[in-house]
Amino acid sequence: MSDRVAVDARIVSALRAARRVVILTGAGVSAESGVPTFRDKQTGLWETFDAAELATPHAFQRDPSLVWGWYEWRRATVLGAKPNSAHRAIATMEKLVPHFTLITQNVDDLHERAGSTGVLHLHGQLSRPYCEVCHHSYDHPEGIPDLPQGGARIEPPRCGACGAMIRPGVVWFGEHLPDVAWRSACEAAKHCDVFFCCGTSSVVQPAASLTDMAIRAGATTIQINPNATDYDGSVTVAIQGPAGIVLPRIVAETWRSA
Ligand code: BV8
Ligand code: ZN
Repeated sequence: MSDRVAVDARIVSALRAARRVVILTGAGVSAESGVPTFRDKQTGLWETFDAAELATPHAFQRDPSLVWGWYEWRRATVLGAKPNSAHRAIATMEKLVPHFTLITQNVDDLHERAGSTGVLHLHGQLSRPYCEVCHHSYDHPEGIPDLPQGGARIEPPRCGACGAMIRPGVVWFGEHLPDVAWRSACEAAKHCDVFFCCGTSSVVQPAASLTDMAIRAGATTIQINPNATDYDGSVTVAIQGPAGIVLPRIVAETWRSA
């Protein structure tokens, strides 16, 4: 998408008139920071595994050190990464609209590191491990975990209170989303003027259904994704391009005097 292409006027006028703006992000927003998406082929020790297979309670029961090792490898990748221009544009937009809600499926903290506040993490956060039995929450040791190239099996640490295994602070397939975050996300999607779904394949439920809620609410809905999804034909505007290019341009064009 060459940078001379003007931003669709419907987006600029809708954003300038908007009181309530919502953005739903997925792994594609962190792709330009070098964080693999769920679509990307796994590498190293996890080459033979599908991400959705590893992100289940069953996988953790079956092979805890494989799954804990995978999450430590992902955490090391995220700690070594930096927010990109998409994360920064979203943090800027938050300051320019009256009511802004950022909903993410990502378990990384790149939105927060770019300056976003009140981020609704529908699928949890790598930085919030907790005991799988007594739910006592823990912090990871400081620094980037020193892992062998390609990752390794790592025994999950044990809970100091009850001795059970500590698990990653994420929502696995088959597990319910955090209630407060999910309710707030639904409220925001049902009462917004402009809704972006950005960097998501819009496959995983119930997160993907937020776009349906915004469409039903009559919001201006905008998809940003270099590839097609099931929503191409149902959103107001589907922009086929990388978020790191498209979002800064939308902010610049809409609030150029800002
Ligand atoms: C649940 C945390 C209630 C862990 C994740 C209804 C129908 C069918 C199935 C279901 C249904 N309801 C529930 C289900 C089951 C399941 C589900 O949705 N399955 C799918 C596979 C069909 N949902 C659940 O299990 C949910 N829980 O429903 O609980 C319940 C309970 C008991 C019994 C029944 C019901 C929990 C789902 C959450 C799972 N945890 N993550 C971890 O991270 O390890 S999901 C995880 O995968 C991510 O968080 C994210 O949600 C998803 C990956 O999607 P994306 O983020 O979109 O990433 P993806 O790689 O797919 O795509 C990247 C996109 O970016 C691409 O489109 C690409 O083109 C684009 N892109 C690339 N580069 C760029 C870019 N875009 C912009 N710029 C770029 N530069
Ligand atoms: Zn415990």
